[in-house]
Amino acid sequence: MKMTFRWYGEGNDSVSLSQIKQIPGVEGLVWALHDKAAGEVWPLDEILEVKKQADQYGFHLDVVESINVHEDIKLGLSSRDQYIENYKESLRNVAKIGAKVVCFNFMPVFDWTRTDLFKELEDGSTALFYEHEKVKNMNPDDLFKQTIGSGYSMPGWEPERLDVIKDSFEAYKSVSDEDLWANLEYFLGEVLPVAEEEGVKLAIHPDDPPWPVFDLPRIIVSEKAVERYLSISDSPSHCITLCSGSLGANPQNDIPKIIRRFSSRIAFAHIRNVRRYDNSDFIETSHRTQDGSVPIDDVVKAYHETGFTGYARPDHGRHLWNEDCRPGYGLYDRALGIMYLWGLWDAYELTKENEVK
Ligand code: DNO
Ligand code: MN
Repeated sequence: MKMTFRWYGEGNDSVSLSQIKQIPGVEGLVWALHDKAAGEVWPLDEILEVKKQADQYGFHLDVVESINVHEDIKLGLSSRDQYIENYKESLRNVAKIGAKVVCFNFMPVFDWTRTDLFKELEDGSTALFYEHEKVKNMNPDDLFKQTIGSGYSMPGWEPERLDVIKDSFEAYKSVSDEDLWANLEYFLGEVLPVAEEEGVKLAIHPDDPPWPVFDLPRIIVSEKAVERYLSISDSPSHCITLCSGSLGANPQNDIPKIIRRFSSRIAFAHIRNVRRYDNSDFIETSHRTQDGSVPIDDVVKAYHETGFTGYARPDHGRHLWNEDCRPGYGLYDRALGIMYLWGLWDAYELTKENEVK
């Protein structure tokens, strides 16, 4: 397991590289050109700029998260071909600095959806919260106004995208789950050969939450969906990002089982916990098994058992000790999470060594 930490870039992240450097066992930054809209080519000179910063601290940039997929590709419009060409160019450019894994998602319109970015937990910390009834009864505009009130918006909900969002909603009315699968396959048919040529693994991130929101189709939601996805191609570049928190919001998804089954195709592990409620609400908690509904101890055991050598990151964390940070992306809880993951990993390692003796 190669530990990484997501970093939003100089001037765009409350966490500094010198802070990340002090978290034990972090070797690389999970990075992106965050000012690029989906469909834009990532220019090499801007990529090299990130590399220069990472080099100063000895971090690798093996994992990119995410090169976002343009809405026209997901919708299957004829304009998609140009955006796919641009995607290929970005893949080639990130490969030039040695990128090994490119994470992406195929969620229509939005990335992860929550109703409260700073919901208080019983210990006084705050965390990302999803209230099912609210999403069912609210239109996205109102949810947007509510979350932006905190000064932050969710990824994909940036104020300048709001008009585009309205148009996309209309466009998705005629797109079924099967259409979305077909559009995903078309995209993969084009980009996988380039990824393979460049030695890059394309690792799709599951949908979060793993069910339809605002009547938009969502397809990467379960073990069955992962199975279907992986059967699309045998290419060594055809992989997944296994996000324990995203899939774990649905109690039907047995995360350790999914890991044991697909470990060799998991290029990137997002590890975090969520506490589920019976009404489909969930809140993000500390990584510790006892604090949430996902058995993170068994998740790490599954990775350890299957000899996982891919990249991992702690994904989201709570906001602790009055930290002012991007929702889900503070320093403290993600650092604590990493130490929990290493603690488990090292203990399983020791057990294995003792068994061999
Ligand atoms: C949620 C996070 C997401 C993820 C993107 C990948 O679990 O990991 O923000 O980065 O969905 O494209
Ligand atoms: Mn994730």
